Amino acid sequence: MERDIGDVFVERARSGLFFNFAIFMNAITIDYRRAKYVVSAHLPSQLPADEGAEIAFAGRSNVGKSSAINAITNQNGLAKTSKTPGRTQQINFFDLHDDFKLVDLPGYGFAKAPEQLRAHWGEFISDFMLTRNSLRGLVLPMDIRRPLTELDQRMLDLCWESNLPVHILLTKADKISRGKGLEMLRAVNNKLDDMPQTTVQLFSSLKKTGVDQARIQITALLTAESRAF
Ligand SMILES: Nc1nc2c(ncn2[C@@H]2O[C@H](COP(=O)(O)OP(=O)(O)OP(=O)(O)O)[C@@H](O)[C@H]2O)c(=O)[nH]1
Ligand SMILES: [Mg+2]
Repeated sequence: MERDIGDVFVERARSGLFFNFAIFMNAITIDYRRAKYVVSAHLPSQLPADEGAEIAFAGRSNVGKSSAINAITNQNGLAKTSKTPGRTQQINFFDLHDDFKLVDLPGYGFAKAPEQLRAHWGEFISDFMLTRNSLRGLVLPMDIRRPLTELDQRMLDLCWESNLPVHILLTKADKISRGKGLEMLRAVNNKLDDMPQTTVQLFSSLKKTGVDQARIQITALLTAESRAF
């Protein structure tokens, strides 16, 4: 039987094994379809209490972060999406049950954003990543046609420096052929060879491919040990 593109999931040996073991030990299942919007923050003072466990979706503007949240929660319109880059202008929090949260971050690399706004978000997001206790990991969607840009690389460096696991979604996989998608998956995986706690998979919000794999990985991150600063 031919495998669907969404079934192809590369787990990087150490972290992948650890995550799956963690799920097995905890036997926690999270119903992502029950996600609810809670609050948005434009300033650090508006952030919800730093409790429970959170996974944040970060990445270049327009790569499909908000669409990925909608696909994973099976709720069109939960996170606001747009054809125009720069749609998400706040940090948006979505509650799952049992004190688990998903966090939608504004995108980076949007050239037309005013300098002052870019500086504000640059600082807010990096502070959030470096200091947020409940943050267990990052989902980093990248357009499969342009993965690992310089800004993505900087984001990865920040994660590795601050001991945050990262799960990369190669989004918009429907835009290229299955063969090319697999080639790109292999190429990205090879580039991340020495990087600990980093996994990567193919994803398409449009075709809903890779949704189950993304949920498994996010559950593993949410239920893992709290981060060591
Ligand atoms: N073909 C295709 N288009 C997608 C996919 N995911 C997102 N898009 C489209 O890409 C555009 C941007 O999607 P968003 O989810 O708003 O992207 P974002 O990363 O949240 O953008 P910002 O909030 O501006 O940073 C929209 O027009 C989506 O419909 C996908 O898997 N396939
Ligand atoms: Mg968005």
